[in-house]
Amino acid sequence: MPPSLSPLRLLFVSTSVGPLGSGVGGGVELTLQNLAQELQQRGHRVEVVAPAGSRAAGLSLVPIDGAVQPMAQSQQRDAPSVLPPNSVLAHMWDYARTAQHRYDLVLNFAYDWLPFYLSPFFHCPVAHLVSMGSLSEAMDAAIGAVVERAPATVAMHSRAQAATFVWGDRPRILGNGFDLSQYKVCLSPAPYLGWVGRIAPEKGLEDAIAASTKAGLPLHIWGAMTGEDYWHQLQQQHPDSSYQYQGFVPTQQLQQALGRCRGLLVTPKWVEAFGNVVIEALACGVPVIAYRRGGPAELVEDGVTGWLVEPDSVLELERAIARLDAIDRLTCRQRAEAQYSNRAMGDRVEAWFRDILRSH
Ligand code: HBI
Repeated sequence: MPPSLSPLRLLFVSTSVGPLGSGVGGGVELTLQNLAQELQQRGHRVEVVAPAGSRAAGLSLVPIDGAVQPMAQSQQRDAPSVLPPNSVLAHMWDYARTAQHRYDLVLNFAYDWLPFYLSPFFHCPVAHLVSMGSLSEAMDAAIGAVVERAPATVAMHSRAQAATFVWGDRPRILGNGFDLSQYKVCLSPAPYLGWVGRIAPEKGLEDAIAASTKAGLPLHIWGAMTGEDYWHQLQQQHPDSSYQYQGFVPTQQLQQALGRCRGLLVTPKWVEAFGNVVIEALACGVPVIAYRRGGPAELVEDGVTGWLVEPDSVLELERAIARLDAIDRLTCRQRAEAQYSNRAMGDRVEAWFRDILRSH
């Protein structure tokens, strides 16, 4: 446990793509909520500035009106940074400017140009938790300028995510934190495999279907259906396979069904910044078979909490499925608790804040 940090007054400025609780903000919504609650429990005061309509249990919210930002991952690499008229992002940061004298530190969760550009204009230290890998020249430049001027203030979730930027060895790597009390360990699995994620090409569901078919095990699939035509393509390619789409379900329901899987297959075609589903599976005692690519490759301990396999190799996935019984399910839960509980993340974030305040 690091030496205690005197209670801080913290302002969290949320992602700009949608209200907290809407799901549009993806993993950042969960990260912000868990971190705010954990730091409050440690005696810090946290206020959250977020788009109007946000819901955040137990947090003091400042709702801000305005138009949301277009999703950064749908832009081209050479896309200019844009601000829509009546931008909620601009209004959130104008609030932060006027209120900054009441805080010891401002923490930015948005993957947008403005908060990075504004950092040196604030007298209160501004820290950034970057949620994705490199997506555009404009964002690389905006983040890079802050890494250059105030390197202690930029943090990311995994080394693989940081490595997508040219200055990838500079940011602090924080992992992530989860409320593990919401996940129950299941030690007697059912005879099926699991796959969790948006149904979209970059998630590589076709490989998981091919491998589970060869292994002779049904595949249960959970996640948001964001690619109808991709799904129909899969059904045409694998008419005779046994896989079932189980829908996009809330955490409580997901962890109940996921926990019964023999193992989780993680088959990303792109560099996942972290891989929340890996931790959710381990928290339920489910071993994880993942491509040696991106964030998930840092989360699975080969031979201990699952198997890491050659990326895009269906044959390797199949071989790993045959070795799932060699993994101890209780160890999977214990490793998740050791590194990815809200408490473990809270320790890492407090140490980060202490370094920022010391160097500010
Ligand atoms: N796009 N422009 C923009 N700004 C964000 O804050 C943002 C985003 N896309 C996705 C996103 N945040 C979150 O879903 C992350 O969890 C990935």
